[in-house]
Amino acid sequence: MAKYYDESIETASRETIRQIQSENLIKTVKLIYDRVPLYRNRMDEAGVKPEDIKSVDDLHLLPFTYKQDLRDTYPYGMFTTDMDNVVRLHASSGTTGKQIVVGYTEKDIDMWASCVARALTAYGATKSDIVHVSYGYGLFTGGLGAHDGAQKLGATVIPVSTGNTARQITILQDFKPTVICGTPSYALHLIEALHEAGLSKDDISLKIGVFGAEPWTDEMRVQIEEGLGIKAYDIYGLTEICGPGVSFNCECQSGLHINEDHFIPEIIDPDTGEVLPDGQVGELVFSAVTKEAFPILRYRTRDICMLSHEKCSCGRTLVKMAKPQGRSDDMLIIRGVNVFPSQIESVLLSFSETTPNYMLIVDRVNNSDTLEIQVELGEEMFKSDEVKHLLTLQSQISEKVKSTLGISAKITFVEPKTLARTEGKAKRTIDKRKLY
Ligand code: DLL
Repeated sequence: MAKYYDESIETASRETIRQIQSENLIKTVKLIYDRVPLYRNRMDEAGVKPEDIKSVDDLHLLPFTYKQDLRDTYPYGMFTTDMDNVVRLHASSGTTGKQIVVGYTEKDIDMWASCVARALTAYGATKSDIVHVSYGYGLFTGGLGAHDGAQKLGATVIPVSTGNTARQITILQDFKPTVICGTPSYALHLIEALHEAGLSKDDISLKIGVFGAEPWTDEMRVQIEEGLGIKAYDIYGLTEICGPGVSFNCECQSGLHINEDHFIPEIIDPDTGEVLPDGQVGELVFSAVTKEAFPILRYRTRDICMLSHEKCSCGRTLVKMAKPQGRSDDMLIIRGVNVFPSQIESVLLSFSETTPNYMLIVDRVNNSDTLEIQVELGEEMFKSDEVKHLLTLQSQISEKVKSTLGISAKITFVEPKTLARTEGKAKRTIDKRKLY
């Protein structure tokens, strides 16, 4: 079984990678300066000319690009090729504002598919696998991105998309897929639905899970692996760069290797814009330097993360990013403390009596922030009428939240299956403070 999809790149020396990055960066800066007024104006304002960029070391000279820039140039103002060459559009609305639109040439789609094929190979998938894609198909990049990657690998793709969980279970039983792609929260929903149908992991043939599009913790990974009888791997990406396949787990399941021949990463201090060294947490910034229709330079992802160039035992030399903790725009500031939903998820999942289904409700009462954590109890715990045990559990969770995050929270237990389930990205917070 092939260990790498693109061995010469995935195990290349640092000098080789830097050389490839430099060549592509120089070409892309010229292209963008010539074709996109927004970049030209911004580079002129910063006093940077394309010829100042001589290697990847000069990347920091370039101005940043923001999501707002994509909105301001909506829909095609940042494309670098004529629409005649664009064969596909994707878009993302995000939580606020106008949607952003990105375009791909045929070559761009092929590059993206190879990035996903590299990921699938790292997870141990081959052309003999049957891949059940339950990411949404449409303007969202998850469905078609996973689809094209699996097809590029030569695997059999089942383009299921989201929804109709009962039908998805029938497909899992009858078509016998060995790989499933979807959001981690949907995987949990599938596990519940399997149990409700009187089925278990032994009634399906899955071996590998490809999960991403939202933050998920290692604790959640363990639950998914047990519930579906698989190895669960992380895949990361964003619409503005290419969709899934920007980075991927390897067999070590810790950290994600970035396809850095295409996407050059940096970690910056989000306040000062200063580039931070390996191991420091900051905002992830990407430059996509091999795309024809929609290259992008120094794009501020808002994802909070860190990088590591340490040697990986899988043999890949591609730089690794840590599992993103969340987005700076999802970060809650509760009484001055920065909290990511994923940190609370880790605490909740360290207790066997609760489930990974939770909702954080933040409010402001008498000028002070309050946090309520609603969490579903497991069936067994719910059926037990031992009030004492429930009260003890409540105070244990609350103490652990306090000791790990430094904030107090009200813990509310809710009945199993009462919090809303999503087929796409999970919604974990209600911030009532924003309504004032
Ligand atoms: O979510 C692309 C994607 C589809 C990735 C399927 C993986 C699998 P957007 O809708 O533009 O694109 O959202 C991008 O989602 O900036 C992160 O905040 C978050 N995200 C994506 N993958 C992960 C992950 C797709 N593995 C935004 N872990 C990104 C944590 C993730 N967060």
